[in-house]
Amino acid sequence: MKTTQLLATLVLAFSTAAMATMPMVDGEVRKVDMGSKKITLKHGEIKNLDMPPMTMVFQVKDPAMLEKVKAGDKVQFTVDNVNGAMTVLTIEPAKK
Ligand SMILES: [Cu+2]
Repeated sequence: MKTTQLLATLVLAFSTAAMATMPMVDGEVRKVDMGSKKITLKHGEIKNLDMPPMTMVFQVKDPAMLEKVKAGDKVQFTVDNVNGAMTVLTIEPAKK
């Protein structure tokens, strides 16, 4: 049915847009673990996950991201729940 197809297309378009506009989160790197491909971040509020500030371990979308940062770095990152795992999607040095 055409209406259903249109709705499905709209939902897809909106969720793609939501991903692209994932809010930037302020953080500070506490530990980079290349071996297990994880990063420990002290982070500010994560609005898209409804999470208050805390220090916690995240997975990363791409292990190469871990080569760009080190413990002590102030960063801005985006994160989402990917199949139940809090996963950092992007990370970059905080703008001064
Ligand atoms: Cu957290």
